[in-house]
Amino acid sequence: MSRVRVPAARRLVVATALVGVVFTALYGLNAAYGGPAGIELKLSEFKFAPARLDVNAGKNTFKLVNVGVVEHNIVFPKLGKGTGAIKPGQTGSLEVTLPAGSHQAVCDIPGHKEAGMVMTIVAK
Ligand SMILES: [Cu+2]
Repeated sequence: MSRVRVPAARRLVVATALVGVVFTALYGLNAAYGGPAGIELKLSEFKFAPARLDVNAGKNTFKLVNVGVVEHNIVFPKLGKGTGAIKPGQTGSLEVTLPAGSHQAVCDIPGHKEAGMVMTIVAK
């Protein structure tokens, strides 16, 4: 009985390890290309990081991380798309279809854009 169980357990360990390696590789690719995990932008006082970004034209998903100490958001004024306020330490998500060209994104909480919270996203 134990002679059967040991190899089965080993096969399970190997299979589990392989699934882990494949999953990690796929997740890394998704993150690098802005897949389901999204393209990460950090929001703080009073800037976006990065302040300039190149993306593929078409549908993009942004992961917004507020690393600051007050609420922030991101809005594409000309596209009429944006998030609600994201609290400090919280994460938001925005899916937006970007036509080829240069797009300005801002934080439209009063005073933030004026303080420099503006970024450029170039879709190619
Ligand atoms: Cu802001």
